[in-house]
Amino acid sequence: MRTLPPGQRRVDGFPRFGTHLHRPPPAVPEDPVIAVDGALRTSSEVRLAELSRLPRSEIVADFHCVAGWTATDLRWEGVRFADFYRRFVEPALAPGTTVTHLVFEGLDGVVSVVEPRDALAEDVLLADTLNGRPLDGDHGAPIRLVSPAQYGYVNIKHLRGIEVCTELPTHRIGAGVLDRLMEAHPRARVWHEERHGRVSGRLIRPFYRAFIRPIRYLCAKGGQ
Ligand SMILES: Nc1nc2c(c(=O)[nH]1)N[C@H]1C(S)=C(S)[C@@H](COP(=O)(O)O)O[C@H]1N2
Ligand SMILES: [Mo]
Repeated sequence: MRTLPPGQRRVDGFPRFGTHLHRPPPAVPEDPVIAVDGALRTSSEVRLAELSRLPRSEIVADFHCVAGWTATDLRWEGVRFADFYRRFVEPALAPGTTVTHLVFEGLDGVVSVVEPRDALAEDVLLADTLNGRPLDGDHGAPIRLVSPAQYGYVNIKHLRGIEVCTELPTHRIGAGVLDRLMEAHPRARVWHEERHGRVSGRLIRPFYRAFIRPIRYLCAKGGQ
C-alpha cells in the first residue's frame, strides 16, 4: 500500500467534503466563464469553451481533506493551470508586475489564496472531468482547481474567477476569532502537514480525530 501524507487516513469513494453542505451546489451558468482580474492591464472573461484551445491533460492523484481523510486514485482531466496562466493571465500583466498571490473563487463565493509557485506546479489542473465523467455538482461542476499537493480547501470547486494580486489579499481573509485560528496555511502542502496558518498540523490532528464523527457528519456526504 502506498503511504499517505502525515496524519491522513484513507476513505472509500470520494465524498463531497467541505463546510458548505447545508447548501446545494451552485447552478451552472449556461455559458460559464472564468473571470480574470486584479493587478492586470485589462480584465477578461475566459469562456470555458475557449479552453479547448489548450492541450488536454490528465492526472491520477489522491485528494486530501484538511480534516484527515484521503480519497485515493482519482483521475482528473482538464487543462494545466500553468497553460491557462500563460495564455490568459501573463499577456495581461503590466511589465514589471510581480504576482505574489492568486485568489481562486467559486460560484458559491468560497475562495482560496495560492502562491504562484504552488499554482503553477506541473500537476495543477483546471479539471472538468473526474474518473472519465463530466464533473457533477458535488465535485465542482463545471470546472474546478485541482492541486493534489495541497489540502482540499485550496482546490476551489465551481471556479468562476481568478484575482491576480501583488500583495497578500487580506480583504479575502475572515476576521473572526475562529477564522483566524483556523486560517488557511499560505502553502497548505500535505506532505509538510501545513494544515493551518496559525496552529501546527500535528497539534490540530487530535482535535480533528476527537471530532471525527460530527465532522464526518457535517463535512462529508455521498461518494462518487
Ligand atoms: N467552491 C467551493 N470549493 C471548495 C469548497 C467549497 O465549500 N466551495 N470546499 C473545499 C474543501 S474544504 C474541500 S476538502 C474540497 C472538497 O472537494 P469535494 O467536495 O469534491 O470532495 O473542496 C474545496 N473546494
Ligand atoms: Mo476540507
